[in-house]
Amino acid sequence: MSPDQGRRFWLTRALAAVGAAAVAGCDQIAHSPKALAVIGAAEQLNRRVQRLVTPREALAPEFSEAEIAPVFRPNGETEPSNPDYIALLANNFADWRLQVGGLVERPLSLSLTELRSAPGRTQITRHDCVEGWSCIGKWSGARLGPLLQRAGLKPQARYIVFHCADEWFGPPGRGVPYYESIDLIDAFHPQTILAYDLNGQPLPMANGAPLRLRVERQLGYKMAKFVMRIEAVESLAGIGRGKGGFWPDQGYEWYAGI
Ligand SMILES: Nc1nc2c(c(=O)[nH]1)N[C@H]1C(S)=C(S)[C@@H](COP(=O)(O)O)O[C@H]1N2
Ligand SMILES: [Mo]
Repeated sequence: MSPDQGRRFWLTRALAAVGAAAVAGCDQIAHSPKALAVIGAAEQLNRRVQRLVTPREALAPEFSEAEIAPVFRPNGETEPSNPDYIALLANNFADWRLQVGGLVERPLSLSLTELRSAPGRTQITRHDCVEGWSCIGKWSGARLGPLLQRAGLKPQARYIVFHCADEWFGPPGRGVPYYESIDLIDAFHPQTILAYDLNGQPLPMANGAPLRLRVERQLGYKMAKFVMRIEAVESLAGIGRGKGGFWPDQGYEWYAGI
């Protein structure tokens, strides 16, 4: 072996040894609870920092089947008392249609069967309620973006409003209707869907049957349940008290980013 070859030989051996040590190091970290805790904390901090700087288009985290909660906790209205809703429910929503209107070129009226054959998405996500609880569920639904493209948004359209079947603080017809709204960035986000299934089964009434919004980068109150009608608008001023949603009208943030 020439001196040059010798140096190369030892250099290769040395590099291999460093590599092995690094692998052993990883293994040790993986077996040390303390090291894992440090990494866990760093990851949590990372997520918090990331949240501040993540672009609006970024995807919300998705989870595994094993992480799905056995029961998805219902919250808010769970049983609308509106007679029209009760009649639709009695017929298993066979007569229900989602109306898509407002500032669109071609208003749509879609049955559940039509929505099920529209471009869709399934996602396992964590729902965070402003009241301090979270729940992981698997949602399947029609992607809102392609539906809006089908309807053809007029250039003035800036927000999408979701009108729901339930009313608060009073009997049907005399209460305050639940509604919500999002901007076009969220409307065309790939995880924004109109969900008809929860955990592979038709959406239970308590969770918003027959259709509820999933807008995964925001808090739970944005995820309108019992959606009857979608409206594209230029301004939120004329709807409810003008703040863009039932809870925003009561003082909550309109953009409830998480
Ligand atoms: N129409 C309607 N949508 C609604 C509500 C409601 O009361 N009515 N509650 C909101 C709140 S505060 C939360 S946390 C979620 C609860 O969804 P869940 O019942 O599937 O848990 O729905 C949101 N969407
Ligand atoms: Mo909530």
